[in-house]
Amino acid sequence: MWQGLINKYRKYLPVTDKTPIITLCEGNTPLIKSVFLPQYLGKKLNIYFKYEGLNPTGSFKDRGMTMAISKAVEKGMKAVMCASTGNTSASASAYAARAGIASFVLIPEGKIALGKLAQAMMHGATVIELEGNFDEALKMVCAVTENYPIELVNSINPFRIEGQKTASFEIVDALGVAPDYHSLPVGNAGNITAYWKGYNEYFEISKKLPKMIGFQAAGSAPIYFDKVIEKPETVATAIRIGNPASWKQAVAARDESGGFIDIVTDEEILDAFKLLAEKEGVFCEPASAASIAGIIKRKDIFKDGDTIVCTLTGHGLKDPDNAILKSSKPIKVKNSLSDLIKVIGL
Ligand code: AN7
Repeated sequence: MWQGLINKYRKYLPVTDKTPIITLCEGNTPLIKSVFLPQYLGKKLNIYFKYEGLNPTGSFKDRGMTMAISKAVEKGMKAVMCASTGNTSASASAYAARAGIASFVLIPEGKIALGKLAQAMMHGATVIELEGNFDEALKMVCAVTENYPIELVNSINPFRIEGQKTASFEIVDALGVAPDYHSLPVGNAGNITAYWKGYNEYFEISKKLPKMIGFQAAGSAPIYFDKVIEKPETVATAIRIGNPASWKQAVAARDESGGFIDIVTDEEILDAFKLLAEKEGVFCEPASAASIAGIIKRKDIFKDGDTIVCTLTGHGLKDPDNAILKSSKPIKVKNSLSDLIKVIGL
């Protein structure tokens, strides 16, 4: 029986017999082979989606949170806090609920997707909307947690990275080897850091390292432009971040792996978001689709036979507003069989 990623990868994680394991059975997410993209890109590629939207709260954050909350409880902490563009808050509040401790989440006013807000509220977090963006919220959370007995559970908490690195282990376990390329969206840059750490720690098994290729939204691309973005903007609110906490580590992952960090426009992100749902049957949130928009944009670098894994970081149901905006409206029909047949086009 699957009992969560700490149980599975215990020997690679900083836990002991004394660590209380707070788990919702996260991890063990599917690696789904793409049927449409190779043909669309006109190359014989093996493209896989690491569908992290199937974690318990619908995003990859659960991997880091099972570790961060377990370690917070081990330390005797009674409350946790995070700044969040949405998914971290959803995950922190769920794992805090599971552990029976309090959670405080600081979100940028008006800029988080509806599903994520609903989650934090449902799990009983104290949800606080800051008149400011994510970067400003993270600064505030650091100031609070440095001075009060509340554990910080953003990805600057090293246990978050430890948990998240297990996604690389699962990919190597599934493929038997590391892929040639690993593509993922970059926001606060914790995940690219974690994947790179995971691939390196699993080198004894994989005997190979992928090139890490990260994609930022064009309006929120501090690493790409090599400067802090004071007012980041993008439709992909999850990655609306102008001053990533793990900036240096992301640059190291990029350079050590021989990869790159590029930008994709909001239009490219939304097109990939829709394409994935319509042509692959996989519904992810807009930020996640940056990893797909990116490989479409950079298709010329890939050669026949290459294996590319794209992390789909969050579930599409997180952001119903953008899904509805990007789709045609339901067709209204009278309660009449002949009208219905006409609408179907028969
Ligand atoms: C779906 O929840 O930063 O580069 O506060 O939710 O590790 O930050 C979310 C980030 C990609 C970027 N995809 O990952 C938060 C938060 C989704 C995300 C990212 C996020 P990092």
